[in-house]
Amino acid sequence: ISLEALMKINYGLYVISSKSGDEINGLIANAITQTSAEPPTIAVCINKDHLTHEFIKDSAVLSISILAEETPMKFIGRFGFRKGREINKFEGLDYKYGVTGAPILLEHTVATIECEVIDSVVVETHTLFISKIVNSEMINDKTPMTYDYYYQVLKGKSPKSAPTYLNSK
Ligand code: FMN
Repeated sequence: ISLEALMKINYGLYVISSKSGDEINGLIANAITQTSAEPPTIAVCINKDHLTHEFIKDSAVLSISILAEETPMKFIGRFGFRKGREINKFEGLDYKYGVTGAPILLEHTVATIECEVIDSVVVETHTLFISKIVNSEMINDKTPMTYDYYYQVLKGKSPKSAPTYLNSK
């Protein structure tokens, strides 16, 4: 298998958030895709070990913040490398609660989507949460971040738990 070939698949970069009772958490994900238009659905691929996975299973709701290209690496590090079991990632940040009750992160965000999970498929290490879109909003007209920009321009990396993890050289 050529991992280089797989890296030619285009993605964006997102914060996926969810809740469990009064607790909230979120993580960076690239592995999301719209799966139907009417009704609008979206599939989100989350590692089974992540706290966010536990929260999505508990509440069956999630939100998506589509990150802007100008998102700082420090911010991506907080949501994409730190664990919600160790820190409160939302502390001091700009967010709101949406119609599902899930938090929606507003910083560095060009648009938001809120979902209710309607189905899930376990794929080896990850769960694909297939979700109905219940609300979405434009925040601004900034350029959305792409995975390619994150890799090529920001020289970013992915942790082992990302579905598109590459053994870093
Ligand atoms: N984790 C996933 O489960 N799915 C993804 O699609 C995914 N993509 C990532 C892409 C990038 C660029 C980065 C930096 C991380 C990605 N991750 C992905 C990993 C999680 O964001 C990371 O493990 C996070 O710390 C998990 O947080 P939690 O344990 O608080 O839920």
